[in-house]
Amino acid sequence: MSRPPGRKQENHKISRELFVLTYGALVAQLCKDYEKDEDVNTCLDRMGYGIGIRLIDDFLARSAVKKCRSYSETADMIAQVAFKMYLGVTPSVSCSSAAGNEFSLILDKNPLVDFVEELPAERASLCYCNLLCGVIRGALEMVHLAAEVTFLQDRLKGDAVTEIGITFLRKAEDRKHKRNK
Ligand code: MYR
Repeated sequence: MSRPPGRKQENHKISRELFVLTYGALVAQLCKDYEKDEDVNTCLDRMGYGIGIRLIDDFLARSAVKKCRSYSETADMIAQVAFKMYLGVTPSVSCSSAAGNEFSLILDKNPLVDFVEELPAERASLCYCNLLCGVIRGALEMVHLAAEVTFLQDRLKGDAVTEIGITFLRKAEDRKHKRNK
């Protein structure tokens, strides 16, 4: 029996909505568990790291991408391939350091906050999407790239855009020969 056209897309939308709502429930629970926003942020980052170190295998297998030759290529790949694949959005990328190791991913649209209006006043330091930072950090570590990943701006906090900063911590040459694909 053939499926009506559009059914697959509809199912996809439902599972994305379910994921976003589940993420909201996770953050809400952590806010109940931890008084300090910083502790919630750390917990989300750690959970994301655990996801990232596993997600990388799925990402490399499904995307079949080649090893990147520069930090700039890696940042573009995260934005154009990984974000598109897992979140359905493509952040714009800009390099923000003369040394070429600091990048910003600017998200015009952040599906993780689709059902969030604003942060409660008492949760002003919460990085609601901090899980993403951990995911990126964990995934990068698995391809031998140490990085610091943090939210630099957040629309939920009244900033004009949402911006994730990625700082690669080692020289690009350090990882040569580690992954040859
Ligand atoms: C390489 O040079 O070996 C390939 C580098 C691939 C890095 C991909 C990192 C994926 C990050 C996943 C983020 C998902 C966010 C929703």
